[in-house]
Amino acid sequence: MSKNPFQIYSDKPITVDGIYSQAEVGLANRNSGNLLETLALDITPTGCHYLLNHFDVPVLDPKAHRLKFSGSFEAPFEVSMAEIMNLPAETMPVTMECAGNGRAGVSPRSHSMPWMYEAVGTSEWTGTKLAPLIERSCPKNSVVEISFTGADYGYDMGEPHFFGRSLTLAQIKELDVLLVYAMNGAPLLPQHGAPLRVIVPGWYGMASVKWLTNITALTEPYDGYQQVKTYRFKVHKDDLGIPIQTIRVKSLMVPPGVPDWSTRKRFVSAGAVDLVGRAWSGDGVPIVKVEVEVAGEWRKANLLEKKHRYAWQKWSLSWQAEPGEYILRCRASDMNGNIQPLDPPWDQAGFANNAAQRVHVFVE
Ligand SMILES: Nc1nc2c(c(=O)[nH]1)N[C@H]1C(S)=C(S)[C@@H](COP(=O)(O)O)O[C@H]1N2
Ligand SMILES: [Mo]
Repeated sequence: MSKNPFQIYSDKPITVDGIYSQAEVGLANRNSGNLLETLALDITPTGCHYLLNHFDVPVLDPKAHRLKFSGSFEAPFEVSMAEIMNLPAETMPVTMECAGNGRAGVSPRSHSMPWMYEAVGTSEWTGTKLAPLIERSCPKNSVVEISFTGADYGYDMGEPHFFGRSLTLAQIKELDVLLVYAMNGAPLLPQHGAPLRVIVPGWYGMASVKWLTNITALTEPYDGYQQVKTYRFKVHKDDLGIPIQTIRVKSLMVPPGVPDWSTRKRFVSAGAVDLVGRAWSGDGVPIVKVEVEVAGEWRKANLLEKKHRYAWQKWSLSWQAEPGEYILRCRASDMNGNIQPLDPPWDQAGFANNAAQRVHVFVE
């Protein structure tokens, strides 16, 4: 690898006039992304799991923490962390993806996290099933939704609120919702919701409320900011929009070879190259096919069977790389016949962009 193929690329000027957008840099520095090289692993190392925190991380004392079940329950109650940890425990590997993942190319852009591909990861979450606790508190007949409130409070578009989301009773039953206190065998870290969070498997991450303090039975649909004002597919920013729920079919590859620092283009030595990655879809629907495009030809990758309902599947492809310049792409298909598009399916805010990943590679 003596030559520098990246030199011919002028898309990174030596200097750029003007300062960085302070608001965007501030957001990006608070919310780290996964490193795509960890897509080689079944479980994302905890420190590499992406972060999406709207406000500040509340620093909560697990010994004093209480979860309150209130609102229209026949039998409202409160539990301590010790009581929750004494309930039947379950560990579930779940792939979580931010609904904003892939937003970075949307134009014009709305102010939010400029994710490219990295807001996704898989962790082993340990906790207890939510459904039995809801049964125990016995929602009144008039209940239509259950809301989940976090301890984090702040302002968005001038509206002060605690981060909160809701689910219907039917969704709680269907979705294997967990109340989680451990991640990859260790207590939840503060930034991932310690001491207690929700995990809604198969849905985009916004439903998995962190720093959970309150579970409330509601007789009217929940109107919290994060439920009705955002996380909706909209054509114009003032539309009511359609709620974003299940994850769209997607695949990513570990970028092969070595990178150029600024452009992230890749340099690969000619010969056998093992391309590997992961593929997943919403609601635990299995992936049935992954294809990789090399020089205009879509080749079928080896795909491992689903091991855990809500966790991604590994794929790989051996590529005999010949000298040249390539845009590699990968795309997955799920069992329901959904296939990744080649072009981003943009809505107004760039949500749920599952277009095939593109990796620019030079082979020498
Ligand atoms: N209380 C609270 N819960 C939250 C959020 C938040 O800002 N506050 N962000 C949500 C979003 S948008 C995502 S994608 C996931 C991210 O979880 P992670 O940071 O543990 O990866 O948490 C969700 N739960
Ligand atoms: Mo998110």
